[in-house]
Amino acid sequence: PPRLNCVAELVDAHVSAGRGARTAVIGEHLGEQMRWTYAELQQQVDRIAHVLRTDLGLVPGNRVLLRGANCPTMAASILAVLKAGLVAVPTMPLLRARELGVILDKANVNAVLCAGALSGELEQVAGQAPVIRFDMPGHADSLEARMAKHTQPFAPVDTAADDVCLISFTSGTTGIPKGTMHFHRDILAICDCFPRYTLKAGADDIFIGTPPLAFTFGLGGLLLFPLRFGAAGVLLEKLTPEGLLAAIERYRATVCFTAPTFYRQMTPLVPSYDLRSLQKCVSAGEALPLATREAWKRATGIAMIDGIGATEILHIFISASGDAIRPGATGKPVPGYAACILDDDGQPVGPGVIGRLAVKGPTGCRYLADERQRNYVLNGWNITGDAYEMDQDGYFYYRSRTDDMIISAGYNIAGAEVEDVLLRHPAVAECGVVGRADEERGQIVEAHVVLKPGFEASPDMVRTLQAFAKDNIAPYKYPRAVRFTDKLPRTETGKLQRFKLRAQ
Ligand code: 3UK
Repeated sequence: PPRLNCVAELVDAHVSAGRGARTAVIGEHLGEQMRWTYAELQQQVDRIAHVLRTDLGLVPGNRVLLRGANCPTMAASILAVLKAGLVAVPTMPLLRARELGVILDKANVNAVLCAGALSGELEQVAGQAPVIRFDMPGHADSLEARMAKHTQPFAPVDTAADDVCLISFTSGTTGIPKGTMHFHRDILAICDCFPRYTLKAGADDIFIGTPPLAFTFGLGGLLLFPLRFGAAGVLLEKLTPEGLLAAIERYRATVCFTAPTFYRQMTPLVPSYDLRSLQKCVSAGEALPLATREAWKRATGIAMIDGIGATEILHIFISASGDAIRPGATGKPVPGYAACILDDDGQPVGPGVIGRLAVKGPTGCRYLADERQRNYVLNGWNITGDAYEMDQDGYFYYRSRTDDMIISAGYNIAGAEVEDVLLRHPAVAECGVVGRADEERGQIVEAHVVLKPGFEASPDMVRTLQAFAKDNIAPYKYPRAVRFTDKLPRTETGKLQRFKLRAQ
């Protein structure tokens, strides 16, 4: 089979081609800015790879769980695992011991690399797997202390293009993590689709954003894409909306990756920052409401690039940029991918009919669990679990998650459409719309609303929002129930957890 180690292409190739002095990753450590050139990144990666192979005695195919906030050492650790022919199992920083235990077990983890600050929860459940901690200054057994003993270059392990290199767990809007396996060639394939053709990234771009490296949205957008193009990625921990805006200004970032909620939170703050460097803003993880897109455009002048991606497919597979953006639509299949919409029997439907989104491309996953593979990958088409609709021109429109379609008195209602309208009301900061069981109608539309500061939850406000909805969409879609709350339940990746709203 063809041989390929993706890290040889993402890091070593730049150094060999004379680009070793260019900036690869930027981070902050103890309040200080840190920058690694491609040559420095290569050296860090090589040292960690030696620790994994020599100190820990791991052999190609072994699995290494990674846990840490976004930072250059976390990035180098992931790359080192891949370069050493091992399999990376990145985990979200907020996971607790019980969830980590499930992943350690499902993924058969052989060793762990973990930020010192996050190691407590892990050590409770790691069992036989050795835990090496990083970011532990002065600690004799830390990753850094071990790295110092290895000064030789590390030759990339001669892996096959279709050797597994990454097991990524979905954050799970349902709460149950699913493991998806990806190959060395997939890592390069995502870099050569969305960022090349839709984003049109180049060597002078500086990528920044919020998604954790443990989420493939962040892994691609903040690390793999910049490296593929010889550009730079900014990796920052625990970003607030103010923090991200300040960092865009400080690092003159050109490309931003984050979720719709985060763009909403940044919008009113934009005038206080110098964002002239910013050129492209990618939104993914959740449906992008038109109201959010328009407000961001007014605040920054930038037309957001919405893109749907999934852990299964590794990154974004439907999107549009520039003149091809059609408001309300996610876009068209990214070059390299095909998409279609299927009815419940698996037959393709035509324009204007809502059905199940199916995608095919260079990166469809192998699930860790065989029964998922049988049910969600049909003839090479991945069923994403989303209800979508296509128009005559081949644009794809998100409607809802397949399981979240609200059926009320015989009408199909997409919660996202009702949310989109409510978000246009000046009193509404955030909202989530779900179906609530109802004897008479089967389900009724129920809105969970977070009000902006200065607005009060009251029966009057309920009536105001209901009237506003009826004025702006077909009246049968209006929320018959409105509940006010301080905060909506979201995953670490910014996705609304509707199952939690329904359970309330
Ligand atoms: C939803 C969207 C509407 C959709 C992801 C970019 O989100 C990512 O991966 P996950 O596995 O979730 C996948 C599901 O999230 N979704 C994502 N983007 C959009 N819905 N519009 C969008 N733009 O339900 C999808 O099936 O957590 C996103 C890149 C890599 C990713 N892993």
